[in-house]
Amino acid sequence: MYGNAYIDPNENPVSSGKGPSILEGEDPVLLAEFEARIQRGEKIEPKDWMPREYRKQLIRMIEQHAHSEIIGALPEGTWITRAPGFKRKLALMAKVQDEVGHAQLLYSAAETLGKSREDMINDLITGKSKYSNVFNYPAYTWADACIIAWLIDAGAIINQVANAKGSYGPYCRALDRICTEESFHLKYGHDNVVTLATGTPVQRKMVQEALNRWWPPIMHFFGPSDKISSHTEILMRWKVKMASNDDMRQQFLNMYVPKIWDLGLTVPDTNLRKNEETTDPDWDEFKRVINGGGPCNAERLAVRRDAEERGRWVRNALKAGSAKYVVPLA
Ligand code: FAQ
Repeated sequence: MYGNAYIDPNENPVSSGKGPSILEGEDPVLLAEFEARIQRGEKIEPKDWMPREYRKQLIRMIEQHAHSEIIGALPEGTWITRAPGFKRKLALMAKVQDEVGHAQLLYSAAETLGKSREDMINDLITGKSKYSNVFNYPAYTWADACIIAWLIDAGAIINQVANAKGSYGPYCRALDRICTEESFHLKYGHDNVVTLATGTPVQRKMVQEALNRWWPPIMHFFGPSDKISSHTEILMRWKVKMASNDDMRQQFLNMYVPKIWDLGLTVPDTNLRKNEETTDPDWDEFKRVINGGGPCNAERLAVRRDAEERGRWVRNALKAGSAKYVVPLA
């Protein structure tokens, strides 16, 4: 089912992603053939030859993506019981369940590259592996959950529709399926935001305040500016990333700023410029949050650690397939 590789968990995950040394020791003939396949638009499959750095970069990126989905279920998940009305509860529950399902697809895709799911989860709960900055902020009100479903899903779709055309087969196939589901989430989120933005003054204020809170993290969501991004160059060369961080951020601004204005909301960004360089997010805040210092990092990981602990007996039971079961008396 999975690939033929094994990655030593103690090995350094990836280099800075730059410089000639990342390809040191690779067979030049195999490397040239691999790069030619990528140029021809062929998919690389788990058992195909690939440079070690390609494998390690993919594991890093897919694993972080999987963690983001599973942690991303938490801020919206807290609103399931409080969503206004039965239909919205039902829709939110389905969305959150989808996000966890996306994590499962992505962990499976990353496993094809030789890292076990246990090692990935362990790296998440010990804080070794990153996940998306946005999920380290609290969803204070129902409007926060609506902004997440509309604009974070919108950002995710921009990123994933592009990368679904990338070079690694299992990741692209997972992204295709994920994007289909995310497009429902986007419509659900937009519908909720429209309801609030066209509602009472209290509802309009609530959704504007939520937008104000989420705008800076959403600007960070696409990654650091291209000038300081460490992995973009090699990932674009190998068609893992199909657009740079700044290009994706710009695409989001082009598509969603007009839609936000249409709803009579204000974009809370004094650095926003049309037809000049995009916006200029606060990169110190970004670095603080992705390195564990955001408002909810500790809480998010504590929840995952707890889930891991409580689910241990299920995993142990599944592993003990030959165990004899007690025949029920009735
Ligand atoms: N947050 O060199 P780059 C979703 C790190 S799915 C945290 O530019 P790269 C669904 C980066 O890892 C959301 N860390 O990195 C949903 C690296 O650190 P490292 C997730 C970030 O990989 C919706 C360092 O900064 N989507 O939302 C972030 O070339 C609603 C240098 O950065 C994906 O994961 C960040 N935002 O580009 C769920 C998509 N950005 O590893 C629930 C796949 C950067 O060296 C509710 N991933 N870093 O220690 C990607 O496309 C890329 O990995 C980027 C970053 C674009 C995120």
